[in-house]
Amino acid sequence: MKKPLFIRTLLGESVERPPVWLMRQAGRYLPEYREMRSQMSFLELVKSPKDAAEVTLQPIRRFGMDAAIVFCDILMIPEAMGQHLSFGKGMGPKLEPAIRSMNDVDRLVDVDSLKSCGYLAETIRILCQELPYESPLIGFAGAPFTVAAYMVEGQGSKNWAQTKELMLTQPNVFQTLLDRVVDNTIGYLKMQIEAGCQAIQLFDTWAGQVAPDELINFVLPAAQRVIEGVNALGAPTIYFPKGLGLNLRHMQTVPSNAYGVDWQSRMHDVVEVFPNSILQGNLDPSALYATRERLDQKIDALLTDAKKAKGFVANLGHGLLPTTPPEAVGHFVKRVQEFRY
Ligand code: 1CP
Repeated sequence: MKKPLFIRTLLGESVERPPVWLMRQAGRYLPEYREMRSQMSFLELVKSPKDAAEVTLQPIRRFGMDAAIVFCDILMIPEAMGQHLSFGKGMGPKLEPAIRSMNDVDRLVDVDSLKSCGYLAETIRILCQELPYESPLIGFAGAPFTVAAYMVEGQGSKNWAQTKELMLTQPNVFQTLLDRVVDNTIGYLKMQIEAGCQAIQLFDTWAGQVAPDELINFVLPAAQRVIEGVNALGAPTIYFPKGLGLNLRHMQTVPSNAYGVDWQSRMHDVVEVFPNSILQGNLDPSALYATRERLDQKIDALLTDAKKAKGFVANLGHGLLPTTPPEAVGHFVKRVQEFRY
Protein backbone atom coordinates (compact mmCIF):
# COMPACT_ATOMS: atom_id res chain seq x y z
CA MET A 1 0.00 0.00 0.00
CA LYS A 2 1.11 3.59 -0.70
CA LYS A 3 2.62 5.33 2.33
CA PRO A 4 0.55 8.12 3.97
CA LEU A 5 0.92 11.60 2.43
CA PHE A 6 2.78 12.97 5.49
CA ILE A 7 5.42 10.23 5.32
CA ARG A 8 5.81 10.50 1.53
CA THR A 9 6.35 14.25 1.96
CA LEU A 10 9.06 13.77 4.61
CA LEU A 11 10.78 11.24 2.34
CA GLY A 12 10.96 13.83 -0.43
CA GLU A 13 8.50 12.12 -2.78
CA SER A 14 6.43 14.24 -5.10
CA VAL A 15 2.93 14.71 -3.67
CA GLU A 16 -0.39 16.24 -4.69
CA ARG A 17 -0.67 18.74 -1.79
CA PRO A 18 1.07 19.55 1.51
CA PRO A 19 0.00 17.45 4.51
CA VAL A 20 -1.19 19.43 7.55
CA TRP A 21 -1.00 18.97 11.33
CA LEU A 22 -0.64 21.47 14.20
CA MET A 23 1.83 21.54 17.05
CA ARG A 24 -0.14 21.09 20.32
CA GLN A 25 -3.19 19.98 18.36
CA ALA A 26 -4.38 18.08 21.44
CA GLY A 27 -5.08 20.23 24.45
CA ARG A 28 -6.98 22.92 26.22
CA TYR A 29 -8.66 24.60 23.22
CA LEU A 30 -10.84 21.46 22.90
CA PRO A 31 -13.76 21.16 25.36
CA GLU A 32 -13.43 17.35 25.34
CA TYR A 33 -9.80 17.73 26.53
CA ARG A 34 -10.80 20.18 29.29
CA GLU A 35 -13.46 17.72 30.39
CA MET A 36 -10.86 14.96 30.79
CA ARG A 37 -8.45 17.32 32.55
CA SER A 38 -11.15 18.19 35.07
CA GLN A 39 -11.05 14.52 36.12
CA MET A 40 -7.27 14.03 36.33
CA SER A 41 -3.96 15.90 36.42
CA PHE A 42 -1.79 16.36 33.34
CA LEU A 43 0.73 13.77 34.53
CA GLU A 44 -2.01 11.26 35.34
CA LEU A 45 -3.33 11.78 31.82
CA VAL A 46 0.10 11.24 30.21
CA LYS A 47 0.66 8.06 32.25
CA SER A 48 -2.75 6.54 31.56
CA PRO A 49 -2.30 4.99 28.09
CA LYS A 50 -6.01 4.67 27.34
CA ASP A 51 -6.66 8.33 28.23
CA ALA A 52 -3.48 9.65 26.56
CA ALA A 53 -4.50 7.80 23.39
CA GLU A 54 -7.99 9.29 23.64
CA VAL A 55 -6.72 12.91 23.80
CA THR A 56 -4.34 12.20 20.91
CA LEU A 57 -7.34 11.03 18.86
CA GLN A 58 -9.66 13.94 19.77
CA PRO A 59 -8.32 16.45 17.19
CA ILE A 60 -8.02 13.75 14.53
CA ARG A 61 -11.68 12.78 14.95
CA ARG A 62 -12.82 16.37 14.72
CA PHE A 63 -10.56 17.69 12.00
CA GLY A 64 -8.79 14.78 10.24
CA MET A 65 -5.25 16.15 10.32
CA ASP A 66 -2.71 14.30 8.15
CA ALA A 67 -0.68 13.27 11.21
CA ALA A 68 -1.27 12.68 14.93
CA ILE A 69 1.28 13.42 17.67
CA VAL A 70 1.34 11.17 20.70
CA PHE A 71 0.17 12.93 23.87
CA CYS A 72 3.15 13.18 26.20
CA ASP A 73 5.71 15.83 27.20
CA ILE A 74 9.36 16.66 26.62
CA LEU A 75 9.96 16.62 30.39
CA MET A 76 9.28 12.91 30.84
CA ILE A 77 12.98 12.21 30.11
CA PRO A 78 14.31 14.34 33.00
CA GLU A 79 11.75 12.63 35.20
CA ALA A 80 12.94 9.20 34.07
CA MET A 81 16.55 10.37 34.70
CA GLY A 82 15.67 11.01 38.33
CA GLN A 83 14.43 14.58 38.70
CA HIS A 84 11.06 14.99 40.38
CA LEU A 85 8.54 16.48 37.90
CA SER A 86 5.43 18.34 38.98
CA PHE A 87 2.96 20.83 37.52
CA GLY A 88 1.46 23.21 40.08
CA LYS A 89 -2.12 24.37 39.46
CA GLY A 90 -2.04 26.88 36.60
CA MET A 91 1.76 26.98 36.76
CA GLY A 92 4.50 25.69 34.53
CA PRO A 93 6.56 22.57 35.18
CA LYS A 94 8.98 22.11 38.10
CA LEU A 95 11.98 19.73 38.08
CA GLU A 96 13.69 19.07 41.40
CA PRO A 97 16.49 19.20 42.35
CA ALA A 98 17.88 21.56 39.68
CA ILE A 99 21.17 20.46 38.08
CA ARG A 100 24.04 22.85 38.90
CA SER A 101 27.21 20.77 39.34
CA MET A 102 29.05 17.67 38.10
CA ASN A 103 27.83 15.88 41.23
CA ASP A 104 24.24 16.64 40.23
CA VAL A 105 24.89 15.27 36.73
CA ASP A 106 26.53 12.15 38.18
CA ARG A 107 23.46 11.44 40.28
CA LEU A 108 21.21 11.22 37.20
CA VAL A 109 20.29 7.70 36.13
CA ASP A 110 20.33 6.21 32.65
CA VAL A 111 16.88 5.37 31.41
CA ASP A 112 15.54 1.99 30.45
CA SER A 113 12.76 3.54 28.35
CA LEU A 114 10.57 0.48 28.20
CA LYS A 115 10.65 0.23 32.00
CA SER A 116 10.46 3.90 33.03
CA CYS A 117 8.29 5.07 30.12
CA GLY A 118 6.33 1.88 29.47
CA TYR A 119 3.12 3.94 29.60
CA LEU A 120 4.26 5.73 26.43
CA ALA A 121 4.97 2.50 24.54
CA GLU A 122 1.48 1.30 25.52
CA THR A 123 -0.16 4.59 24.40
CA ILE A 124 1.63 4.26 21.04
CA ARG A 125 0.49 0.65 20.62
CA ILE A 126 -3.15 1.62 21.27
CA LEU A 127 -2.88 4.51 18.80
CA CYS A 128 -1.45 2.31 16.07
CA GLN A 129 -4.65 0.26 16.33
CA GLU A 130 -7.02 3.22 16.46
CA LEU A 131 -5.61 5.84 14.09
CA PRO A 132 -6.79 6.06 10.50
CA TYR A 133 -4.15 4.98 7.99
CA GLU A 134 -3.93 8.52 6.59
CA SER A 135 -3.01 9.98 10.03
CA PRO A 136 0.33 8.39 10.92
CA LEU A 137 1.69 8.81 14.44
CA ILE A 138 4.52 11.21 15.30
CA GLY A 139 6.68 10.39 18.31
CA PHE A 140 8.75 13.17 19.85
CA ALA A 141 11.31 14.34 22.36
CA GLY A 142 12.78 17.65 23.39
CA ALA A 143 16.14 18.37 21.81
CA PRO A 144 19.00 17.98 24.30
CA PHE A 145 19.62 21.70 24.80
CA THR A 146 15.99 22.52 25.49
CA VAL A 147 15.63 19.59 27.90
CA ALA A 148 18.94 20.39 29.64
CA ALA A 149 17.84 24.02 30.04
CA TYR A 150 14.74 22.92 32.02
CA MET A 151 16.93 20.52 34.04
CA VAL A 152 19.33 23.33 35.01
CA GLU A 153 16.69 25.97 35.73
CA GLY A 154 14.36 23.48 37.41
CA GLN A 155 11.52 25.25 35.59
CA GLY A 156 10.79 27.45 32.58
CA SER A 157 12.59 30.78 32.38
CA LYS A 158 12.44 34.12 30.58
CA ASN A 159 16.19 34.52 30.09
CA TRP A 160 17.61 31.06 30.94
CA ALA A 161 20.33 32.82 32.96
CA GLN A 162 21.34 29.81 35.09
CA THR A 163 21.67 27.66 31.99
CA LYS A 164 23.87 30.21 30.25
CA GLU A 165 25.93 30.76 33.37
CA LEU A 166 26.61 27.03 33.66
CA MET A 167 27.38 26.79 29.95
CA LEU A 168 29.85 29.68 30.09
CA THR A 169 31.48 29.09 33.47
CA GLN A 170 31.49 25.26 33.61
CA PRO A 171 31.21 24.17 29.97
CA ASN A 172 32.44 20.72 30.91
CA VAL A 173 29.53 20.18 33.31
CA PHE A 174 27.00 21.45 30.78
CA GLN A 175 28.47 19.30 27.99
CA THR A 176 28.40 16.21 30.23
CA LEU A 177 24.74 16.92 30.99
CA LEU A 178 24.00 17.33 27.27
CA ASP A 179 25.80 14.04 26.51
CA ARG A 180 23.68 12.21 29.10
CA VAL A 181 20.49 13.68 27.64
CA VAL A 182 21.60 12.80 24.08
CA ASP A 183 22.20 9.13 24.95
CA ASN A 184 18.95 8.75 26.86
CA THR A 185 16.92 10.55 24.21
CA ILE A 186 18.17 8.22 21.47
CA GLY A 187 17.01 5.19 23.47
CA TYR A 188 13.69 6.88 24.25
CA LEU A 189 13.00 7.68 20.58
CA LYS A 190 14.09 4.20 19.52
CA MET A 191 11.50 2.78 21.94
CA GLN A 192 8.82 5.04 20.38
CA ILE A 193 9.70 3.91 16.84
CA GLU A 194 9.73 0.25 17.86
CA ALA A 195 6.33 0.70 19.50
CA GLY A 196 4.96 2.03 16.20
CA CYS A 197 5.65 5.75 15.65
CA GLN A 198 6.12 6.45 11.95
CA ALA A 199 7.94 9.79 12.25
CA ILE A 200 9.82 11.71 14.92
CA GLN A 201 9.92 15.41 15.81
CA LEU A 202 12.69 16.89 17.95
CA PHE A 203 11.50 20.13 19.67
CA ASP A 204 14.28 22.68 20.28
CA THR A 205 12.00 25.37 21.66
CA TRP A 206 14.76 27.37 23.37
CA ALA A 207 17.53 27.01 20.74
CA GLY A 208 17.15 30.69 19.87
CA GLN A 209 17.93 31.81 23.42
CA VAL A 210 21.71 31.45 23.08
CA ALA A 211 24.27 33.45 21.11
CA PRO A 212 25.53 32.03 17.78
CA ASP A 213 28.76 30.64 19.34
CA GLU A 214 26.83 28.54 21.86
CA LEU A 215 24.27 27.57 19.23
CA ILE A 216 27.04 26.18 17.05
CA ASN A 217 29.15 24.66 19.84
CA PHE A 218 26.49 23.15 22.13
CA VAL A 219 22.93 23.26 20.81
CA LEU A 220 23.22 22.02 17.23
CA PRO A 221 25.85 19.27 17.75
CA ALA A 222 23.69 17.71 20.49
CA ALA A 223 20.60 17.72 18.27
CA GLN A 224 22.72 16.36 15.42
CA ARG A 225 23.78 13.36 17.53
CA VAL A 226 20.19 12.52 18.44
CA ILE A 227 19.06 12.70 14.81
CA GLU A 228 22.04 10.62 13.68
CA GLY A 229 21.17 8.10 16.37
CA VAL A 230 17.63 7.57 15.09
CA ASN A 231 18.16 8.11 11.36
CA ALA A 232 18.81 4.44 10.69
CA LEU A 233 15.60 3.31 12.38
CA GLY A 234 13.22 3.87 9.50
CA ALA A 235 11.16 6.80 10.79
CA PRO A 236 11.78 10.16 9.08
CA THR A 237 12.73 13.04 11.38
CA ILE A 238 11.80 16.71 11.79
CA TYR A 239 14.03 19.11 13.74
CA PHE A 240 12.29 22.25 15.05
CA PRO A 241 14.74 24.85 16.39
CA LYS A 242 12.68 27.84 17.47
CA GLY A 243 13.86 31.44 17.31
CA LEU A 244 16.97 31.09 15.16
CA GLY A 245 16.30 34.00 12.78
CA LEU A 246 19.27 34.36 10.44
CA ASN A 247 21.06 31.54 12.28
CA LEU A 248 18.68 29.16 10.54
CA ARG A 249 21.48 28.84 8.00
CA HIS A 250 23.40 26.73 10.56
CA MET A 251 20.58 24.26 11.26
CA GLN A 252 21.48 22.01 8.36
CA THR A 253 24.32 20.49 10.36
CA VAL A 254 21.44 18.52 11.91
CA PRO A 255 20.71 15.80 9.33
CA SER A 256 16.94 15.51 9.77
CA ASN A 257 14.62 14.80 6.85
CA ALA A 258 12.78 18.08 7.45
CA TYR A 259 13.07 21.32 9.44
CA GLY A 260 10.36 23.11 11.40
CA VAL A 261 10.30 26.87 10.88
CA ASP A 262 8.87 29.25 13.50
CA TRP A 263 6.37 32.01 12.73
CA GLN A 264 8.89 34.84 13.00
CA SER A 265 10.42 34.21 9.58
CA ARG A 266 8.62 34.63 6.28
CA MET A 267 8.43 31.26 4.52
CA HIS A 268 9.32 33.06 1.28
CA ASP A 269 12.73 34.04 2.73
CA VAL A 270 13.39 30.65 4.31
CA VAL A 271 12.72 28.84 1.03
CA GLU A 272 15.21 31.16 -0.67
CA VAL A 273 17.94 30.11 1.78
CA PHE A 274 16.98 26.40 1.77
CA PRO A 275 15.71 25.56 -1.73
CA ASN A 276 16.66 21.89 -1.30
CA SER A 277 15.09 21.29 2.12
CA ILE A 278 11.78 19.93 3.24
CA LEU A 279 10.25 22.57 5.50
CA GLN A 280 7.41 22.56 8.02
CA GLY A 281 5.49 25.50 9.42
CA ASN A 282 4.87 28.32 10.00
CA LEU A 283 1.51 30.05 10.35
CA ASP A 284 1.50 32.42 13.32
CA PRO A 285 -0.62 30.60 15.96
CA SER A 286 -2.48 33.86 16.61
CA ALA A 287 -3.55 34.02 12.95
CA LEU A 288 -6.24 31.57 14.02
CA TYR A 289 -7.90 34.48 15.89
CA ALA A 290 -8.16 36.52 12.68
CA THR A 291 -11.28 37.12 10.59
CA ARG A 292 -11.89 34.35 8.07
CA GLU A 293 -10.84 36.63 5.24
CA ARG A 294 -7.53 37.62 6.82
CA LEU A 295 -6.85 34.02 7.90
CA ASP A 296 -7.41 32.81 4.34
CA GLN A 297 -4.98 35.42 3.01
CA LYS A 298 -2.34 34.24 5.45
CA ILE A 299 -2.87 30.55 4.70
CA ASP A 300 -2.82 31.15 0.95
CA ALA A 301 0.33 33.29 1.16
CA LEU A 302 2.05 30.53 3.14
CA LEU A 303 1.04 27.81 0.69
CA THR A 304 2.17 29.95 -2.25
CA ASP A 305 5.56 30.77 -0.66
CA ALA A 306 6.09 27.11 0.19
CA LYS A 307 5.41 25.90 -3.35
CA LYS A 308 9.04 26.61 -4.14
CA ALA A 309 10.31 24.39 -1.31
CA LYS A 310 11.52 20.88 -2.12
CA GLY A 311 8.76 19.61 0.16
CA PHE A 312 6.38 21.21 2.63
CA VAL A 313 4.30 20.25 5.66
CA ALA A 314 1.72 22.87 6.66
CA ASN A 315 1.71 23.57 10.39
CA LEU A 316 1.82 26.46 12.84
CA GLY A 317 5.06 28.25 13.65
CA HIS A 318 4.69 27.21 17.33
CA GLY A 319 2.10 25.50 19.52
CA LEU A 320 -1.62 26.18 19.29
CA LEU A 321 -2.76 28.74 21.87
CA PRO A 322 -5.26 27.42 24.47
CA THR A 323 -7.82 30.15 23.62
CA THR A 324 -7.92 29.31 19.89
CA PRO A 325 -11.44 28.82 18.50
CA PRO A 326 -11.70 25.15 17.43
CA GLU A 327 -13.54 26.17 14.20
CA ALA A 328 -10.46 28.10 13.04
CA VAL A 329 -8.34 24.95 13.42
CA GLY A 330 -10.85 23.03 11.31
CA HIS A 331 -10.81 25.76 8.70
CA PHE A 332 -6.99 25.77 8.45
CA VAL A 333 -6.90 21.98 8.03
CA LYS A 334 -9.64 22.05 5.38
CA ARG A 335 -8.10 24.90 3.39
CA VAL A 336 -4.74 23.12 3.17
CA GLN A 337 -6.42 19.83 2.27
CA GLU A 338 -8.32 21.51 -0.59
CA PHE A 339 -5.13 23.05 -2.02
CA ARG A 340 -3.39 21.37 -4.97
CA TYR A 341 0.12 21.90 -6.31
O1 1CP B 1 -3.45 20.49 30.40
C1 1CP B 1 -2.49 21.25 30.63
O2 1CP B 1 -2.65 22.39 31.10
C2 1CP B 1 -1.12 20.80 30.33
C3 1CP B 1 -0.46 21.62 29.30
C4 1CP B 1 0.51 20.74 28.53
C5 1CP B 1 0.21 19.99 27.39
C6 1CP B 1 -1.10 19.89 26.65
C7 1CP B 1 1.84 20.48 28.88
C8 1CP B 1 2.61 20.99 30.03
N1 1CP B 1 2.36 19.58 27.95
C9 1CP B 1 1.40 19.27 27.03
C10 1CP B 1 1.51 18.29 25.94
C11 1CP B 1 2.65 18.42 25.02
N2 1CP B 1 3.85 19.03 25.29
C12 1CP B 1 2.69 17.89 23.73
C13 1CP B 1 1.58 16.99 23.19
C14 1CP B 1 1.11 16.79 21.92
C15 1CP B 1 0.55 17.89 21.03
O3 1CP B 1 1.35 18.67 20.48
O4 1CP B 1 -0.65 17.86 20.77
C16 1CP B 1 3.94 18.24 23.18
C17 1CP B 1 4.48 17.95 21.79
C18 1CP B 1 4.65 18.95 24.18
C19 1CP B 1 6.02 19.43 24.03
C20 1CP B 1 6.55 20.44 24.98
N3 1CP B 1 6.40 20.50 26.34
C21 1CP B 1 7.40 21.49 24.59
C22 1CP B 1 7.92 21.71 23.19
C23 1CP B 1 6.92 22.32 22.30
C24 1CP B 1 6.57 23.75 22.57
O5 1CP B 1 5.37 24.01 22.72
O6 1CP B 1 7.48 24.58 22.57
C25 1CP B 1 7.73 22.22 25.76
C26 1CP B 1 8.62 23.45 25.83
C27 1CP B 1 7.10 21.58 26.85
C28 1CP B 1 7.21 21.94 28.28
C29 1CP B 1 5.88 22.19 28.86
N4 1CP B 1 4.98 21.21 29.21
C30 1CP B 1 3.81 21.77 29.64
C31 1CP B 1 3.96 23.18 29.58
C32 1CP B 1 2.92 24.18 30.00
C33 1CP B 1 5.25 23.43 29.07
C34 1CP B 1 5.85 24.79 28.76
C35 1CP B 1 6.41 25.43 29.97
C36 1CP B 1 7.19 26.67 29.63
O7 1CP B 1 6.60 27.61 29.06
O8 1CP B 1 8.38 26.73 29.96
